[in-house]
Amino acid sequence: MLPTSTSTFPQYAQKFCNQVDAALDELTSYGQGCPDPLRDAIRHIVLAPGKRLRPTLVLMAAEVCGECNHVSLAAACAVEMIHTYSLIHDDLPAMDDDDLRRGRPTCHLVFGEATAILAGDALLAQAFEVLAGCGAEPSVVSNCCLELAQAAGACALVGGQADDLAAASTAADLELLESIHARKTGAMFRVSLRIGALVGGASDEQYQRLDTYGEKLGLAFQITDDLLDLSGNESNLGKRTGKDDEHQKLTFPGLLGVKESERRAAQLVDEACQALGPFGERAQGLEMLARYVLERTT
Ligand code: GRG
Repeated sequence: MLPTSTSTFPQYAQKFCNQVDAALDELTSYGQGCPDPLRDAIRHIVLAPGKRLRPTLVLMAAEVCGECNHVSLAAACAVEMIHTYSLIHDDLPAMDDDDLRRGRPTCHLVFGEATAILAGDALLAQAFEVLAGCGAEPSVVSNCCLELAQAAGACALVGGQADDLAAASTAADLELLESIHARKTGAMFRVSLRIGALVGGASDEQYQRLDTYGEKLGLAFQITDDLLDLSGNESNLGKRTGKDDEHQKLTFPGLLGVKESERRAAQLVDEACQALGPFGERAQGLEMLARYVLERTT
């Protein structure tokens, strides 16, 4: 059942999160060959309470185009695995050096740096194993693997992270900031919609519209992330706040001020929702998810 109001949205979204949680639990049980500390390190962060936004986007995109089934669920888990690997590596001392993630002590603090690096490596590889075996037609599988590899690669997630680390303490530059976030955060949002569209059997126009929605939503999400780092609540967020200031990061509120950042995020969410026009009522879930991103406190 589609949500009819923002009050019924959490229940609707919970259905997707529960499916993803159960599938990730099974996928990270691992058989012989996986050492116990590695399995425990992976599960420590994968099964911690994340928002599951990206896999939910995969499932919702598949649903608005066709149906949400075991194929889209596998694709959703693949995206969440890449995202989780990036969080584990981002928390390492060589990167953001964090001690709290998803309400738990970070992976390297509990299991040591070497095991945390290996946990991320294993998730990165497993994402492609899961996607390659998702059961979609071979051409769809191959396109999905290509899209995910590009989104996770040197010109997107990893490149954005590299530039973000290099940009700390550099002069304010909106173009650079938007380019960093389009890659570091935006690419994974965008690919979630693209992969959901591909496994859902989208037409070219549906694919383009979902891609535009993902692009706008990804940037809006990053702006709200910057705002929450400034004034959010650590126990709600399950991660430290004030890190951007501490690391002298280039941020939207730092560059544009809080009010203008809020205005931009709201405008991007409106534009994301406009892109959904032709889907009509079927896209209500995606529209509410976009509104949630704007209002979120977690
Ligand atoms: C190490 C290759 C590599 C990349 C790291 C994930 C990332 C890139 C950096 C994390 C730091 C950060 C604040 C990024 C901005 C947005 C972001 C990805 C936030 C975390 O995503 P959420 O809030 O996390 O959706 P949950 O835990 O809910 O899944």
